[in-house]
Amino acid sequence: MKTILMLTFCLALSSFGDTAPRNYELWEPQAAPNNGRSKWESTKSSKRPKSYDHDWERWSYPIGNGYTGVSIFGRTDTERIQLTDKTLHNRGIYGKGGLTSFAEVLLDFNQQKVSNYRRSLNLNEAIAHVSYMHKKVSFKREYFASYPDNIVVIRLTADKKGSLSFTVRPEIPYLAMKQRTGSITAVDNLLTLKGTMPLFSCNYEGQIKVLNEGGSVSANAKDGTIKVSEADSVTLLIATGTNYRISAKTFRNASAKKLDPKQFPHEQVSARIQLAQDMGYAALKENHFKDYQNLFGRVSVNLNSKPSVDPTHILLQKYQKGKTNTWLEELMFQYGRYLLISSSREKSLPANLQGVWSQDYYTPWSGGFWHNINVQMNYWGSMSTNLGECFQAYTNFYKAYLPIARGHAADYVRKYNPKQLTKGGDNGWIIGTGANAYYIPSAGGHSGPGTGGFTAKLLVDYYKFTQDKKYLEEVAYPAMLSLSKFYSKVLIPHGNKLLVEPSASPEQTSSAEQVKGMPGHLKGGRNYITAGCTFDQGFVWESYSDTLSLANELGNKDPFLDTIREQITKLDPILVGADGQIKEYREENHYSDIGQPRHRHISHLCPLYPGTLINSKPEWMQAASKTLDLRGDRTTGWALAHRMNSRARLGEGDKAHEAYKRFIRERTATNLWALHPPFQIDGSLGTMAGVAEMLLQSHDNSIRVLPALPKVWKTGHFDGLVARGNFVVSAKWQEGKASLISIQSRSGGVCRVNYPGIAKATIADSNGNAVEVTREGTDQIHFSSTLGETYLIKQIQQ
Ligand code: FUC
Repeated sequence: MKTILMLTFCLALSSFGDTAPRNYELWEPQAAPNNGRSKWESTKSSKRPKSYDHDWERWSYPIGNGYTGVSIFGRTDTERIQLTDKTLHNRGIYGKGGLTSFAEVLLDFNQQKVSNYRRSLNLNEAIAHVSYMHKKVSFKREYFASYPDNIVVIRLTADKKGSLSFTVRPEIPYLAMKQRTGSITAVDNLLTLKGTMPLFSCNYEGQIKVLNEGGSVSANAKDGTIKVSEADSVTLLIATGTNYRISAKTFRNASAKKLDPKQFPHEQVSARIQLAQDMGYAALKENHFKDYQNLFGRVSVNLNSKPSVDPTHILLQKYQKGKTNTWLEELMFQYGRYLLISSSREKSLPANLQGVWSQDYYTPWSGGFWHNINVQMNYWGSMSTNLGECFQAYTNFYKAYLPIARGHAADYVRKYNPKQLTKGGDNGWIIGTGANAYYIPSAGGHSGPGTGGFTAKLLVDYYKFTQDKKYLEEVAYPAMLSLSKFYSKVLIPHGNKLLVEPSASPEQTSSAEQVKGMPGHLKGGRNYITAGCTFDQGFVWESYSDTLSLANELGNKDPFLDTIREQITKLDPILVGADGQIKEYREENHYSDIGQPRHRHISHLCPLYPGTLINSKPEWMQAASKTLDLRGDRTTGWALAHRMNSRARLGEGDKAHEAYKRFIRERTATNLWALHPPFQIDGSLGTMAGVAEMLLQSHDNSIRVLPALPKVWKTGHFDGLVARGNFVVSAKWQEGKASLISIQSRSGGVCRVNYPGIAKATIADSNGNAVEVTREGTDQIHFSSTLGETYLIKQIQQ
């Protein structure tokens, strides 16, 4: 099996260089420590909720299939396997719902003195492994979470028959907190955990099937455990489910009416377990591998690194002590892709703030979908790293919440600009910051309504990358037209300008002293609320501009487009201040006249990344660079990721790398999870996007190859990254110079490529025939591509 799997991986790597596949894994010579949820009730802050668990956060290994997240400790005394189901929420930290741990599955082995211990998380296969010797017997475990079969599989083997004896002892966590009911039953070889979260009428069920080969199993009905005695090997099948339905009703209804209390997940959970049992371990593994590899195997990034033999925490420690290492940088890029595939699939909810992993009672910031940067950042790299399918989870979420977002838009217009309200008609849609699986907020408060444009950028980009016309017609364009309608109704005339009002630069805080005499006011004594923050103006501009460009593609002539054409000229979104900075607020003169100078959010640079407006003028790009210098890199996990992507957009490869370096040094746990802190997935996924953005860009109608290559990535190659227009790009470079670029056209159309000196290069199709190109100066060419054809660009002279 292994040989076949590795061969498939090898073949999946395309043209350049690597003949042998690179094996990316995290590994440790020790199990994860487990001191338990040691700090219950220690703090009430949303950053460190009540059940903070250092060992879980820093040492456990995550696997997941989008629906269910599993954290593995790999222990030999008592193994701890913690399960999360994205749909299981309690009241949460803000009382509006929040992710909470689903279950703990403990395996009592009582094997204290072991040797040759190794645990690993293999990213090529998405399988976690544990192996060790105990009393001269070699034990092995494999863990994976299959998306196609929606099942978690754990396989335990030993090299001597009859050596596996342990007790499977599940726990329903946080029962004592009285927000859930629950009981465990053990019958034959099946453990069932079930109960209700009364707040949302959420019924949940988890099943664990214990399949032994050799030996025996016996259920202890009284304490809800199953004992395995002297088995040769054991397969554990685990499935979780709830009666959650993603729908407007779930978001809209009062708490107890969100879900149907009469619906139980019992049948679907049982069916999944039965199917998995019928399939058997080998078929499950193959299904999982094929599904995973189809996504993961599409991209390789080789930074000319030497694979490390160090355990991951040592590898990280060395990097943290000052020795950068491109192997770790590559590994973390692929880990980002792994984490996205594991936490966001077509039919699952999107990746939340922690992806799909939470051992918490109250997950930090409710484990929600935070729309003032975090959830968008989760998907920034989904398209460029060839994982467009993972974004579909967000599209489905968007479709489900759209009716609520429409309601919010109407209420917003009614509240802030009632004259513009179209009664009973279309007022567009808007979403605010703190959404979760049960709740969709309106915009406002510490983040202005730019949150809508921030979100919509993802929908536009999905189309631009995939060129999926159906998506354009049915999702992206209607979304943009409607969002623009909303914006058109909330812009307030200020002289000859149109400004968003009220407007707030997300979460920036000011002192009363700072804003004395300013036109805005402080809300809650902290957030400065005013008119026309760059964040809001910028996203109105981006949304208008995207709407016009999509309308153009469709040849759509909606009369409302004229309103957009007229209003876009009055937005005046980018202003440069006295210190040469991009202003965050219109009324600021010098940098940080208003707001904290080192604030983590750089919302006024959103029109640089993920937006495009700042990119259009060199003087604005210079001002953006200055702003980043002033803001500095002393910041949190995801905030470094935003800086990294912004530097990449500016073509500042070394500075982008500085941000990445700092992220790895200061905001990365030993299991390579991103730390804000606490653990949030956004930093991992945001820096993954950052690596791709340094190697390939396509935001300005041109494929820019190696646009922000840092000096330390002197030589290397990448295969399979994606550019807008649906081009799959590979490139090879030496001493900082591209020697070979390959472009596969997946949708046909004009292909424009930008690289220093490219005009003199030779370009051939897959048959070696020269391709006719149009040269635009020395550094840019374009040609008409044929769907399915691959083009090779060689002899690039700089
Ligand atoms: C935003 C950030 C916080 C945190 C939270 C989940 O509100 O400002 O730092 O990441 O999201």
